[in-house]
Amino acid sequence: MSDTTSNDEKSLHYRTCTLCEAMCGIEITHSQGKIISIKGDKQDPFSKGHICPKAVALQDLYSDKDRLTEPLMKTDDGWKKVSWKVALEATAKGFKSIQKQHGNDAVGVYLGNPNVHNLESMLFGSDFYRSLKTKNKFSATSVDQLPHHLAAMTMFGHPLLMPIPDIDHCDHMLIMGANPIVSNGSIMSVPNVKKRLKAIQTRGGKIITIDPRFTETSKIADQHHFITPGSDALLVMAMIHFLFDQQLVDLARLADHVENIEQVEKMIEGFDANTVASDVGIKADDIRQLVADFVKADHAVLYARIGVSTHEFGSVVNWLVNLFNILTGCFDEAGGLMLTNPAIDVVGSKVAKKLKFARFHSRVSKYPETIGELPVVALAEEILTPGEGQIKAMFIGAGNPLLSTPNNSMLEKAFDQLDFIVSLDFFLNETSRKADIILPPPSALERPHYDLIFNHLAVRNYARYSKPLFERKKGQMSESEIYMSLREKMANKDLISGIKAKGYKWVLKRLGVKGMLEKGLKKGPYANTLNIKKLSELEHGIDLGELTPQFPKKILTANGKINLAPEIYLKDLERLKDTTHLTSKPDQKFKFRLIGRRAPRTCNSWLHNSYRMVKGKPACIALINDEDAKSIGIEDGQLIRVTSRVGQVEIPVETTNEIMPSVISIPHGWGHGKNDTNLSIANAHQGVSVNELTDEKFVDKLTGNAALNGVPVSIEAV
Ligand SMILES: Nc1nc2c(c(=O)[nH]1)N[C@H]1C(S)=C(S)[C@@H](COP(=O)(O)OP(=O)(O)OC[C@H]3O[C@@H](n4cnc5c(=O)[nH]c(N)nc54)[C@H](O)[C@@H]3O)O[C@H]1N2
Ligand SMILES: Nc1nc2c(c(=O)[nH]1)N[C@H]1C(S)=C(S)[C@@H](COP(=O)(O)OP(=O)(O)OC[C@H]3O[C@@H](n4cnc5c(=O)[nH]c(N)nc54)[C@H](O)[C@@H]3O)O[C@H]1N2
Ligand code: SF4
Ligand SMILES: [Mo]
Repeated sequence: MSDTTSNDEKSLHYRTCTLCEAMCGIEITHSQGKIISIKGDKQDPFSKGHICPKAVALQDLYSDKDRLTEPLMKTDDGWKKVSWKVALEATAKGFKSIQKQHGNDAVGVYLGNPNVHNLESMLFGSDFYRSLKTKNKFSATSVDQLPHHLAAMTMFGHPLLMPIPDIDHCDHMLIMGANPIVSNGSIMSVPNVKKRLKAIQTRGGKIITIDPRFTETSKIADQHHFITPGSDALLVMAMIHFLFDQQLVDLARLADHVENIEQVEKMIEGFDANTVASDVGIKADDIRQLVADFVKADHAVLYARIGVSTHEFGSVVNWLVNLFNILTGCFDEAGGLMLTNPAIDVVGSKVAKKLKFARFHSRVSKYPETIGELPVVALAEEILTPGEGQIKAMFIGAGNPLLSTPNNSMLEKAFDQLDFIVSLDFFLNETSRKADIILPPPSALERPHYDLIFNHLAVRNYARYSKPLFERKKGQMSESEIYMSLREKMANKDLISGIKAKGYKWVLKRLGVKGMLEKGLKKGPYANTLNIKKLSELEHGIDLGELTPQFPKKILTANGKINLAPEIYLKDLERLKDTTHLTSKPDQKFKFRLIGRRAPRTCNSWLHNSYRMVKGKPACIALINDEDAKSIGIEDGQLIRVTSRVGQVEIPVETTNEIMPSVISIPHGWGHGKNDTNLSIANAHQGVSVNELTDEKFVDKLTGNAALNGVPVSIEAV
């Protein structure tokens, strides 16, 4: 691989960290195939030397003895190493024979989060998945940001037109259901978020958090409000109500580019601050003050993330959040919610007429499709329910759904019933150990990188290409080769649209990763100054400037207008009006509401085999309010039993006044060892999986996106 930096002496390698959305530049000192240190890349114009404690995990992942480098096949005598040829042929043969017998939909797919951080699977994975011709495609999207895509698609015309807070220019940031100080930002790629948040305050601005927990971000904020889990839609409705009531609506420059404002004015009836206050748990005066302060600021932005996209009204909230920013003139303006202009624009400029919501539905519970996939809460029932279209086999690419999606036990039962499972993963984890074949891709340091998606979501326009640091082990296939080879074996037709099959190796050689990037750059907005050769030479990346207004150019709806009130949301408001089932009115059995939490050294389910990421105080701890603890008779540090409709876990508790009464917070991604994986360190730090408690029936009814927050549970001392 000529692209690789020399392995011989102590040398420096610069690349992007791929462990979260922040895209920090890192400097790796290495010698003879070993990493000596990982530091922030001070010359990176975007991250300027910032890294978080996780960056060093890249070293641990690379040198992890448990990391698989050769394909495994399950036999009666346990796992057996096999050649790539044997593994890939068996994979294709397995899927083909199941599809021949039971139809195309009998093969299901789950794509996990790391796919988005992996250039090769972004470029070459989709052709393989398409070749399976199955409706049963699932991904982490529906336990994460699906409501954001739906709002982008229905309001602006494309699911990837998700607006980003212009954090560097705002002087008022209202944050709902996000904890960027720990998560390092999401749908907001923002290296060194702490510094950027503090800069808001230095400019004389304010940060306000709205969260059932007084989070690490709340601690640096100027103001914090507890909110009843799951009630954010009511809050934003009341905020919009106040805008109309006080004639504060100001569409500014966008006035001629929006439609259906009359519907908005009509729909807010009955959702005033006085009416919603008790359900939301925020005083009516405080709700009104939130709006008054917002409109008073020169550059304000309302930013909401996973704490609200993964709840019962996740879709409605994401729409309302966009709407609130638009109605206050804080959309597509400096310091507001903005669209990016990345070097490789995967959205393009074509009106996305074909993109419709709910083109088909899931077989059992009739969940709608969104952008070609079904919500993952439907996966278990689609495997367990007999009939035509029942899933008999699964392909898992970079995911651990047995830990990361609702009702783990039900999904495990379902997986145990499958005829054939293939996992593309370099660890034998809770999900991949169920597989018949494991195809291990190279580690992050053995492949090239460019952030196709996160550059769309970044707070500055920026581009960086990373070369592979290490050569792959002899014989190890790249993720491009794995996908292309599988694609070829599944159906020997076009490999990539427009290129006739001459074998996948020919295609990769001719075009390959760099060729694909070059094509993208040529079509992009900086084509005059940037090509792949230049980008590869800029080893610290290149700053392409601050976010700039993109409307009306980027509205891709059929009539060129922003739809302020898409029909699907208006219909869903009936559900919102019916507050009897709202989480603020818990039933007698399940008096608590479960919410999620992230810790600085975790990355969903898969960094726990790095000792540095798990050492010290255990992270898999429940948090409950001091008063609740007192009234149930629970002491700090004690083991508690948490029960939901679908499951039960026992977990140590920390009592605190930093969480709202009647709320319990448990982090996700833990629960290793339960299935006896080979993850030696993770098994010793197993914790429990919160998704034993989350409920596959507790969803955002509009999309089927999982409601991971606000889950009704009960608590007792063990
Ligand atoms: N209760 C609750 N559940 C949650 C969440 C929550 O907040 N609360 N968060 C949800 C969210 S936002 C997400 S994104 C999901 C994440 O959940 P998943 O989509 O299941 O992803 P991970 O847990 O990150 O598992 C990633 C797997 O990919 C493998 N992997 C890592 N890099 C690569 C690679 O480059 N190639 C391949 N082939 N494999 C790789 C790892 O070894 C690991 O096994 O979890 C969701 N689950
Ligand atoms: N360290 C670390 N960083 C990560 C990850 C990780 O696992 N570990 N995962 C990455 C991934 S895949 C993602 S998607 C991002 C997510 O990034 P964030 O969206 O910042 O995720 P969280 O830190 O879970 O913050 C969600 C917040 O929502 C709050 N919340 C829960 N329910 C409600 C509610 O009903 N209303 C309101 N207003 N708030 C609520 C929770 O208390 C929590 O503070 O993080 C990424 N970064
Ligand atoms: S913030 Fe994210 S991108 Fe930056 S070093 Fe940490 S894990 Fe890597
Ligand atoms: Mo995520």
